[in-house]
Amino acid sequence: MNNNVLESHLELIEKSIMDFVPSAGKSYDIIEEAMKYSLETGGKRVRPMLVLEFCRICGGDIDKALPFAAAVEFIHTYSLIHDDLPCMDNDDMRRGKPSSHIKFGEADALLAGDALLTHAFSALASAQLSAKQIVDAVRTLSEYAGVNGMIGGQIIDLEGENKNLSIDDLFLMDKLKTAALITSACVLGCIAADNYDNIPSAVRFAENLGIAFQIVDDILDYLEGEDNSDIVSGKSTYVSLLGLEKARTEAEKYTDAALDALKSVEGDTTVLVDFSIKLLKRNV
Ligand code: GRG
Repeated sequence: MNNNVLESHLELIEKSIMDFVPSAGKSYDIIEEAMKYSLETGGKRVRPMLVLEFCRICGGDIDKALPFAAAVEFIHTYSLIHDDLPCMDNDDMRRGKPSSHIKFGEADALLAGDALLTHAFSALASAQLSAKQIVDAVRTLSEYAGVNGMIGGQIIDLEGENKNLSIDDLFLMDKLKTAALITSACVLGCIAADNYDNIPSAVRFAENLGIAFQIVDDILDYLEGEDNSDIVSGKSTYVSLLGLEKARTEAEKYTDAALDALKSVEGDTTVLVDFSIKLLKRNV
């Protein structure tokens, strides 16, 4: 039954996400193509799933949360396009396909990322919700994706190349770079359902889930082998600092803390418990 809920969220997301991509004028429709290329290529849709699931738990109408789900996936996708650029992580491949800048060139990849970032807020504004909910959603997404959120984390990441970060620096980096956007997704789900009481527990859940998610990402990158930009650029990760086994234990510890936070969320959180465990055990 829990799997059915997750499958139905995924189906809704896949069916609706492209509807939020604006049609570009004929002479510059390459940007529309580039936005769709990166949105299409096989992401797990973790963040939009969290939006819909929190909305469901909080008793909201999932259809009304779809613009929020699309918005957070747009921000995630822009961050991946920009992260792959030569001036950032310089990755030629993403999800087994050429990165945006390899396929479309650097300038168009940069602009496709910019367009996704910009239109994320237009997607939020299109939701059939109250003005207060939309303003709160705009503030939430811009703060978690902004300088004291994902962008701040990316700066620590870039500055940490070829330096040994401490475990505290690494925690702060991952809290901002990865957990912040995941947190925005959970908060957006609560806002879509007009359930503000669940937000503090949703934040505690998401901050822990986000760290666990990043540790697993570090482990999977490490297991993928040497041909990996984090290893090539000498970045500190949970695996390089703690070793594989201790990193696994840390991922479990943060997942447990996330599950503990769920106990204070009002509503049926069993789907989210299963989803969190799936993310811990994932292999992509
Ligand atoms: C360049 C502004 C800017 C920000 C970049 C989020 C980020 C900051 C960079 C992306 C690279 C990265 C390793 C981020 C950490 C978050 C993370 C684990 C991303 C991968 O997320 P998944 O696994 O990706 O959800 P899919 O492919 O499933 O969508």
